[in-house]
Amino acid sequence: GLTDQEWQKVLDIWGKVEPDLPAHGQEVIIRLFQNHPETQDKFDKFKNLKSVDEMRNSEEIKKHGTTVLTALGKILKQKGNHEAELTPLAQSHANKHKIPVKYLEFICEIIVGVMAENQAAAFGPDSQAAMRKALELFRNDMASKYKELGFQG
Ligand code: HNN
Repeated sequence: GLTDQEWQKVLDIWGKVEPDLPAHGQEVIIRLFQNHPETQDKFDKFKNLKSVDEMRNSEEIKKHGTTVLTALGKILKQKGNHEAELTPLAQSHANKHKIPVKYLEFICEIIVGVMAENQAAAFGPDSQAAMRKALELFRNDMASKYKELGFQG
């Protein structure tokens, strides 16, 4: 788990991201699709978007990015006691969307990268390390739930 100090760092930096959640979310989804095109295939609603320009102009992408980061923010704020938030998410992402753990790793890495660019001053090495730990905890707990559900994510 994380120490109180580490959670403090995670929630401090998240507080800086939150006022600008749609912009961060949009960038995260676009980079995910660019760097790992197989992730885009999981979305029927985004199959028509071919170029980065089309993605930038898509309100749907911005909306989905906001949805993803809002869900992640709720989880982070539980400081590890995220069972109630994680269970329905693991169920839908395992059974319905079939999202491998690998894709969760992809997006977590991209989230850290986008935060490092947009929040350079506030997101120092200690904060980055704390955020990575929090995201790793999220992924590990998702992976455990996947296993319980019999999904070989
Ligand atoms: O659980 C649900 O299905 C509700 C919608 C939702 C939420 C709250 C989704 C979601 C959908 C359904 C979209 C819709 O119906 O508009 C789909 C197809 N996700 C996906 C697919 C892939 C995906 Mn995710 N999600 N999500 C959330 C919330 C959070 C969330 N999702 C994630 C990843 C990495 C991928 C693979 C490309 C993802 C993450 C990391 C998070 C943050 C906790």
